[in-house]
Amino acid sequence: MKKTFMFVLAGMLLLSACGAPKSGAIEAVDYWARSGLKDGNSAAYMRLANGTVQDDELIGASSDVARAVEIHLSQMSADGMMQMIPQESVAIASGGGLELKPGSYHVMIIGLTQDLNVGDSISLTLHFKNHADITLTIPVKEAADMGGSGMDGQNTMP
Ligand SMILES: [Cu+2]
Repeated sequence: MKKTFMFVLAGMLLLSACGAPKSGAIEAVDYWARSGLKDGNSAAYMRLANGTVQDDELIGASSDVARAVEIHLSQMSADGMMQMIPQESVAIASGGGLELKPGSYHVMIIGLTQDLNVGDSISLTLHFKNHADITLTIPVKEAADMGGSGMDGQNTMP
């Protein structure tokens, strides 16, 4: 009797370990980067989901195709101009997410060391306060194809 109970208990523990609803990681999906020219800028967009039990923060990013990479927030200033404000960190609550998209948060890729053409892919590493770095291979796309904010069609303003 006691033996059976122990067996059932062990089985339940196994189940709960395997059936955990959370991934235990921060995951990125739907990532893409804007096309751009050497010495120009680009930007990367994605959705991040925090499947860990800990609140976290995106604190930066790096890439070998640019001289600098920053986290920016685009927003409308009081005089109606779109401006980009560098962010030291952006919170991603446990169980929550963060959307990086045109006209909002984005990974600003500054000073491209090569052309980024549609169909290329770049390596981008995300840095978090708590979670380990995440390195993504990000496809380059035409911003106009993605329903971006480009009202002027110049694609210069992430
Ligand atoms: Cu920017």
